[in-house]
Amino acid sequence: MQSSSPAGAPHSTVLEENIPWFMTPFFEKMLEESSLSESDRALVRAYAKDGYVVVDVQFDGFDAAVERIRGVLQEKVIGRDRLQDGWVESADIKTLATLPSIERILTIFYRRDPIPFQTLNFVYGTQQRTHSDSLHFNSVPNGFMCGVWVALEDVDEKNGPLHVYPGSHTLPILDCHDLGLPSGREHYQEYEEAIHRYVGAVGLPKKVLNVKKGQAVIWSANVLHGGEVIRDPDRTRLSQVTHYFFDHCLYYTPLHSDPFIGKVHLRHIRDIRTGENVPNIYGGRVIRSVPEPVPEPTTTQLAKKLTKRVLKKFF
Ligand SMILES: O=C(O)CCC(=O)C(=O)O
Ligand SMILES: [Fe+2]
Repeated sequence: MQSSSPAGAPHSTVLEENIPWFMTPFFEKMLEESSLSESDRALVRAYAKDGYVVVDVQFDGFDAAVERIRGVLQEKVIGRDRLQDGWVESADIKTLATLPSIERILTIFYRRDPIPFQTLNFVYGTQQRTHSDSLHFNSVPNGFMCGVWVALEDVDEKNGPLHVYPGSHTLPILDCHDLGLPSGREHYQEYEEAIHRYVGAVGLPKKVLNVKKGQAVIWSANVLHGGEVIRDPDRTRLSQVTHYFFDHCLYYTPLHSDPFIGKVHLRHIRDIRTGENVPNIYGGRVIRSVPEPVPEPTTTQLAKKLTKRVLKKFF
């Protein structure tokens, strides 16, 4: 049942505006009321169900742009490394990061202005273990983030394709503090191990995405994904991922944050479209910095002792 404010003001839309609509229980009703075409409805429905979609991004001059990007990577990337934020120097990388066709889709998916803020270019598959991007990039309100990964050559089971767990975007977001881990890169392996066991136990099937050159995978912030093993070490897997946030949020890095002791690693992002800084907005105000927390003596040992006593009593 809908409610209205005591003053008779319009119905509140706090849920609809602060949770990506495809993640809300109002989604189908909102979709009915929208003026979207049948094909756009089908696309956003697939995104709501699986947490990712595959779309075509070919445009005139795509092949030539790929060849120039290949040249840039040959010059800049050593071994199996990646090129971060190549858009600053390569007009082609910037073009791929700011495609109007992608901007249109992301505006439909999130009902906010999509802000491309980081590019990564890969020559080889990453073989990255299954993870959620929500640990690396999140927003407040949460979930206003996605990745757009473009295949710059055909990808199959030999050159380290992406994998996703369709539907895993609706699982709880697991940050370091949810797993009892301190924040910080040095605990990332423990996070990966926990996610590996978690997704195995949830029982969602893994899907390997053998996408063709010119196709893009759009994944939502919390969908579990990673890079498969490279079976043919001589094969490259030329690709570009652009990470997007959406406007009017606060942006931060959960992996380096511990919000319950006041440690928030804010991200000061730049909009690749304009090159301009994007403000962090929280509670309707611009947030420039978050004060450093004062360290307190740890009580972990005490808490563990108490837990042990309780467990002994009941199990
Ligand atoms: O390219 C890959 O194999 C994975 C990349 C990825 O997970 C990311 O950029 O968020
Ligand atoms: Fe990722």
